[in-house]
Amino acid sequence: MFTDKQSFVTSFQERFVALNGKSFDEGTEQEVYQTLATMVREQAIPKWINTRDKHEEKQSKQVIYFSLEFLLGRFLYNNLLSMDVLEVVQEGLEELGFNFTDITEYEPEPGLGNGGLGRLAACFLDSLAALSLPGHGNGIRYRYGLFKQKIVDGYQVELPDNWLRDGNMWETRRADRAIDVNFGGWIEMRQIGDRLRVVHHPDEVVRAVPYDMPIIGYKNDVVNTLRLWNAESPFDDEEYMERTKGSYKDLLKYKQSIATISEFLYPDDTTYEGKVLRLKQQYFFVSAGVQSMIASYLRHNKSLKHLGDHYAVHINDTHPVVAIPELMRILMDDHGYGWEEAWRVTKSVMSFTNHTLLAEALEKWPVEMYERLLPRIYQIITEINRRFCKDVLVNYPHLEPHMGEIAIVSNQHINMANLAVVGSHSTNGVARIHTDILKQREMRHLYEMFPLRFNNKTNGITHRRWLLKSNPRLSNLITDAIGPSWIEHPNDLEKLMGVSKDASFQEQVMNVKQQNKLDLAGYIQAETGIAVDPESIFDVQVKRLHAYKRQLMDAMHIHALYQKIQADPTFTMVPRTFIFGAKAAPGYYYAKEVIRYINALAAMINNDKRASRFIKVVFLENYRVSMAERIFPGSDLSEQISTASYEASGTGNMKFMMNGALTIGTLDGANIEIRDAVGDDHIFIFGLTPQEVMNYKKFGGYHAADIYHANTEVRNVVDALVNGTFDKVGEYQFQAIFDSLLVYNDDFLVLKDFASYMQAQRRVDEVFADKARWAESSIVNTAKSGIFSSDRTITEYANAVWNIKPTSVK
Ligand code: GL9
Repeated sequence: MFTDKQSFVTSFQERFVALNGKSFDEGTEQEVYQTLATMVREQAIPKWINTRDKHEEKQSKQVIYFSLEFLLGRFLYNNLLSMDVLEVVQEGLEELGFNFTDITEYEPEPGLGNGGLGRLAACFLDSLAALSLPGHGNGIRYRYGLFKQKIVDGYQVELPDNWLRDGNMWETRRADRAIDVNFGGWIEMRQIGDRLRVVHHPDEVVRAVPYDMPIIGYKNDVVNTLRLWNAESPFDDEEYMERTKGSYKDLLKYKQSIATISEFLYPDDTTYEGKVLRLKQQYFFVSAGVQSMIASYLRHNKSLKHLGDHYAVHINDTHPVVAIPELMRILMDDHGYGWEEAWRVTKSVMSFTNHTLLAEALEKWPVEMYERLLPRIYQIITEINRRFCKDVLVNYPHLEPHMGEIAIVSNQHINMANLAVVGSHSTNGVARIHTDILKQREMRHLYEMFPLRFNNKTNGITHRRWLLKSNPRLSNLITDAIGPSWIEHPNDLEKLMGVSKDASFQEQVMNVKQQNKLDLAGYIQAETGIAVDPESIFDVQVKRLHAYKRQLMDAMHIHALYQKIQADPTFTMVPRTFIFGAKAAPGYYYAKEVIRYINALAAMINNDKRASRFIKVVFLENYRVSMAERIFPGSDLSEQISTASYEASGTGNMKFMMNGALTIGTLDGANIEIRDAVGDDHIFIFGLTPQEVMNYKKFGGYHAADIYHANTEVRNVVDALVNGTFDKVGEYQFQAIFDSLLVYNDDFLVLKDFASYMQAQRRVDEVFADKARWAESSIVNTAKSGIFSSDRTITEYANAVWNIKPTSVK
């Protein structure tokens, strides 16, 4: 145990020798990191055990958050902060001659998620622990996380993310808690005594071995668990060869085929991937998670009747929906419950969040795949469907014409979202507008049948990582101004409203921003070699690359400005640095072309002597959590410009706001709630409303070509995509982007919103030139960001969905 600098230094030296077999002055920085992380984990273990004991002792209800993605980012800094030993360690390492920040860079980053959905899961784990709530994660220990992105000649290139190469210092393998998961085979009904029992003869058994990571609560001694499952063979190697009479080579092939299940994260952003392997991944971690939950419950209880009073399972998007029939299976086949009772228990345990309205992302699995891979689960789904359809015909006969839309099985596919709503007690959307659209459009018939199940839980972000940790300058300034209570009660940030008009506070806030911008400029220089002007507006769009997020519109704005600079030798503007970070799904051609377009603009503009006095364009490769932590604090302007009604919520928007950036955005997702919080004077809203967009989609009436012909600014930018403009920077033209606008009529209404976007950008220029006004808006944004802490979101889930209570472990 270390509590002060001296005890840390002493035990660090001892532990270093014990772990590395040499004295620490021969140590590399990586070994220093590994030793330190090991010490922190060891120090957390008594609290981890204690938390488990206390939850058991007090019989606290627990939630398990089932998610195919956890985009965790690094732990070291946050864990030290939570355990209240950050300063001790920083000073101790310094005394030993190491730089703490350099050491933290050796932590491999668990990037086990694609974007917002996976990062939300990570923020939720952080808030659960901080709020002393009994809540854990359940997921997959992918051998490879989301691909590493390189930009080569403007093109995205994907490389494997071998994050486990040097080991994961935080995890503990729990072979004693391994669980077998069955695939394929056939189902037999067998008379056993006086009961007809279901017997599954699988043709593949996979052993799920849990690796547990501690999730350390902020200064409250709580340590919850993230359990990630690794796929392994259930057989002893020799036993397997004996049994199969196969060769050594066959054995290796078999072991490889099993390991594939936890091999890699699907790098798909929102589009549904109909792969058998993906279905295997889903059932693998869900079955292991449900079985393990039941096993721990039965260690202290006899009957499963009241499971719902002790456990909640949260289903993060449709990926883990198979938890519903899996729990039914276990209750009926393994524990002899009848259908009605099993159904009641299952619904009471399960709750579900929908994260997107994009049709291509709402999972529909071919019946044939389920039948073959999960024969018993398929039978249960069929029965759920039969009873559901009967309910519709008897009690909601007017919905019969919509049966294909609401049934769980139709057109030879299993509709996972429908199964989730029918088999759980709660379905929520992730921002007000998103939930409203779910109720009124996407799921209106199911809403009519189960109105009380639908509710909204607007997303949130952990202010501990996204402000306290990543922006120490602003954090300290806030604490100086209003005291430290905001750290435990983020709504107290509102106290900043009292100083938002205070000239001296405004100046201090702007000084902090300026220093953060200098840091970011240094980082950009180091990463890309591009020198940017720290006095310019740092205009940032960082998120997955997707047509609906409209990075294209941002790029077209840049190109329009460049054309003005070229056309008019007297033109001047408020200088801007346009910063992008975005990964495209490897198979998403259009998205990759937009990346190439942004990089082509960068090459053209950054090398133009006059233009680059006004504009610089930066594409930061391999956008990830640790990079995001560097970007938000140094940003002035947050680009949240999705086509209204398409972005379910967004969470980056909240991170920018909290760090004092102003938003330019559409009335979409949580932008609407940000606008409501800060007021129209402190945000730049533009473009079509969600209703207007939905009307165009439903009734037609939008003709992109009309805008192209009417608006010269638009036409000049669009023409440049294909008229040889980019030849001089060695790029081919951008025919696919051109066609998306004019041949396929601009699905995401880029041209429609372009003029309004340009106008909003000129308002940005005006306000930025007025330092006091910008400063006030920046302060108001931070002041009003408390409601977007995931502590607020998690409190709402805890009270209204999971019914779990804070449990003190002291
Ligand atoms: C998403 C939505 O698109 C976001 O708007 C939302 O903020 C997050 C979290 O609720 O969920 N749904 C979704 O499939 N993704 C989201 O980001 N995609 C990825 O995470 C890749």
